[in-house]
Amino acid sequence: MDSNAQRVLDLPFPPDFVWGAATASYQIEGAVHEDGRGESIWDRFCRIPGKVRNGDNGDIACDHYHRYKDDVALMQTLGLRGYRFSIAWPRILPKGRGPINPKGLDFYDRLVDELLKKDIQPYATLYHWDLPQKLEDRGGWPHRDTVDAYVEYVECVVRRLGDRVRHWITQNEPWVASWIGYGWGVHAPGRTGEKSALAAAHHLLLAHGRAVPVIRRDCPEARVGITLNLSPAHPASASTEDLAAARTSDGKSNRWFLDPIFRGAYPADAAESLAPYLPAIQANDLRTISAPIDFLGVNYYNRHIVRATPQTGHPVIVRPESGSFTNMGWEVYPDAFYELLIRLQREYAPPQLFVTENGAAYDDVRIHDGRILDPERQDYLEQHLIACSRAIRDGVPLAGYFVWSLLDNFEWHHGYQKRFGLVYVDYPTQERVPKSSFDWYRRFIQRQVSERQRRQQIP
Ligand code: GCO
Repeated sequence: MDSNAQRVLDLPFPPDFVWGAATASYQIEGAVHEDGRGESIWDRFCRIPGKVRNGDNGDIACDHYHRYKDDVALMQTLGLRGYRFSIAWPRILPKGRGPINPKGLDFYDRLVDELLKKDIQPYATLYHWDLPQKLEDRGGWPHRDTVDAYVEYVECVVRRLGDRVRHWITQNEPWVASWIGYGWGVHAPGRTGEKSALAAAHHLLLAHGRAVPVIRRDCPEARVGITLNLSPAHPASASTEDLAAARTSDGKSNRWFLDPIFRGAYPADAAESLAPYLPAIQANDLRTISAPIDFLGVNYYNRHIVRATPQTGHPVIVRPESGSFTNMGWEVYPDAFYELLIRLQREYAPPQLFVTENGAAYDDVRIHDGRILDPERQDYLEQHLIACSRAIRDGVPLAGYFVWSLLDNFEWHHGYQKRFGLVYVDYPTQERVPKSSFDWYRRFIQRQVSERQRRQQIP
């Protein structure tokens, strides 16, 4: 067994640490025309020629809507203590607001009950990018009314599931949803421009802040948080320009979301440079956004190396000359994961942290006997678990780790080309095939559990 594997197996994680895996509704459910579900912006976006690789869409995906029991059985085999999934707004309120679709709520009822039956705690993400198209038609996230619609949606869901779901994640990656969806047009709904991106970002944050008291009101046991994608910005050189560019990049992506949530203000340096594009910010907005939360969800994949564009100094993310990279072209750099977790604790001090996504895409292929051997993914996960263990040792209140992802799934504009799963999905047949990393994670969790039991028996 190599040194990483041995080191990881003996890592001392807290006894109540939540070992999990994560997915998202549009990426796995399929059944997009079933049981009253309304159209989402991703259904519409996938039909714009050229937007999604190979013309792929989420119509079938992993058919999880029908196969959820088999998938929960896989989670039980893994020994998961938590499963992070997202709820599809268009299933609950097909028109975005107004009439509730009971069959939509029924599905999540069944899923939550199946999880609890197998002693797996549900971690529900309320928004993972599948906005009802009807709301986009009325302005989408750049329009402030969408915040009210979101609160209406949250009330419906929490009132139905709040007796069994304790952990609520209001938003997944508002930076991606706003900038990639409304700023660069690469994700749904495919709009562009700094103004629409910043208005969307503000309203996603405002929706988060409005949802926190609603969730607490309708689910007294609730633990509420938000998931941010965060990447440390490292300067490409020690030059003044690159240092400034890295700071700017950090301000526009990381601090743009962390500061409002934890400090009740946008970062002054970034707000100054973005001033011409800022939306109308009303008097109490930042106080609403900074409603105290119980945990921060962190999605970490890689760091960003930032260079200043000559003349303008505009930050550009560059690929390092050397290193190892996943199939997404993302550098494997676990030290930045440790650095991020320590920084979050020191600068923002969230009451608790969960790694709500960490994982890697690689070219997984079935070998002659049908197995899928993915040692690179195992090595990626081992290295990042070592970083988590170091952070916990150094005082970070990290309470859980969710691998992205349980299943290979629809990777947004990449379609089905990128495989992140611990489980291989043979899309034509929908066969699930656990990869070697699945067995590794199962054994790792088992070792952690038996170590916890051993420690509990020590007088
Ligand atoms: C994200 C999303 C996931 C992605 C995963 C791999 O972080 O972008 O939460 O939906 O599929 O991160 O890119």
